[in-house]
Amino acid sequence: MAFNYDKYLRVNKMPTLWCWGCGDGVILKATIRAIEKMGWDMNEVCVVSGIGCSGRFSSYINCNTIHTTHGRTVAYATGVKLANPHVNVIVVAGDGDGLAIGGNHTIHGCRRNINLNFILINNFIYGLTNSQISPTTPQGMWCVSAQNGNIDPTFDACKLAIGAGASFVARETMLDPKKLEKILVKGFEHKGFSFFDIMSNCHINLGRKNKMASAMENLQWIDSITTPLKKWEALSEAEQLNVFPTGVLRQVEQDEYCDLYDQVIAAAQGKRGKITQDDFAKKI
Ligand SMILES: Cc1ncc(C[n+]2csc(CCOP(=O)(O)OP(=O)(O)O)c2C)c(N)n1
Repeated sequence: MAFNYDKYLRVNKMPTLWCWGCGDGVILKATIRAIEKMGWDMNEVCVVSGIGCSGRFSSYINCNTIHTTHGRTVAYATGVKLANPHVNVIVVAGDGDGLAIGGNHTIHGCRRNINLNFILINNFIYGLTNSQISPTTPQGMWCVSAQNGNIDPTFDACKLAIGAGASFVARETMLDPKKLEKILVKGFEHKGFSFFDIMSNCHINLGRKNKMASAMENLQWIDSITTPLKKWEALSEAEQLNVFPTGVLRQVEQDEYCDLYDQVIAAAQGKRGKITQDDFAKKI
């Protein structure tokens, strides 16, 4: 039977504002299909997005949505999740949103290991505002805010998430929507902070100034800078510098923040003693 997208979309908002060939639509589709696989009731799903092209995600998906301020998605989502731990919360942010202005919130979402699903739509640029450099823009690329070429070193979003303590970290591209859907399901199933670095194209505001003016050329470039983890591990250190591994890069069981917060509530209600260092295996 054909997949019923209408059930998951605000069809009255169509067509989207995204450019022709933009990966954001592919990621929206994969997310919807992953939600269906999870069997989640859309009344119990909340999508929190920031500002930017990626921010439009919350306009098109038909569930509880918050289209919030640039860089503050994780702060809002943390509030939603703490108040409604049974709700499945998906955060969607651009690389500018999630790693630059909101980098601080992203770090602490990972550190707390709160059960959120964080989708970073990494198109290597500030898309909506016409091509300012973001933390993932490759060195040497042309942008309106670096017209003689970007000299800022590129940020590896997954390394940041792993270092900050996210218990599920994965990278995929929008080149293979089926693979993307599968990895989203894996992360959605995981209890804890699930961080997805999803590489996507912005041929309009990144590509056309950097010799990949069509969506296909931009996608070919993404294909050339990514490889599955197993193949990446077999590369020399020098080769690894220029290629991002894809797949699940980290998955561990760790204390989840809402569960810990329940203990704070129980202590405040006198149902248990105060929380002490003895409650934790790791003391420092
Ligand atoms: C607090 C704040 N700062 C700046 C802006 C202007 N602004 C809107 S979208 C945007 C860039 C978005 O880039 P990114 O987060 O990478 O998302 P994309 O558009 O590429 O999906 C900026 C700087 C804003 N709306 N609010």
